[in-house]
Amino acid sequence: MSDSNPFDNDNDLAVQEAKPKLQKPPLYKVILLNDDFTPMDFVVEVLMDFFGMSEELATQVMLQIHTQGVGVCGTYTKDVAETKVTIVNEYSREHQHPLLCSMEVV
Ligand code: TYC
Repeated sequence: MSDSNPFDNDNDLAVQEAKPKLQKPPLYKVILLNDDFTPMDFVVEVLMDFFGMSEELATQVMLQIHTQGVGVCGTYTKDVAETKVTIVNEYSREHQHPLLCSMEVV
């Protein structure tokens, strides 16, 4: 075999092992969808209580969802995003609102 083959290690060639590469965990956007029935105040409350927004930012995001159809509440690891989606959807149903929360990989 020729000396240029890195697997031909029988003549004292140093072979560097590949370092295992750790992948960063994927992130997920938690999103709220617009609908015609959920009161604006309720959406603002959800954005403040479950996503830590100020009233001013929550109002801006709610209006963006109202006009554009969808908006991002935050970006989280999979477990955290799934928990937020479940909690928000349960909370909305408890209050008889059709507000829909979902997630998408970034
Ligand atoms: N479109 C709703 C209304 O006019 C308000 C609304 C905003 C609903 C954002 C859902 O994610 C939403 N009452």
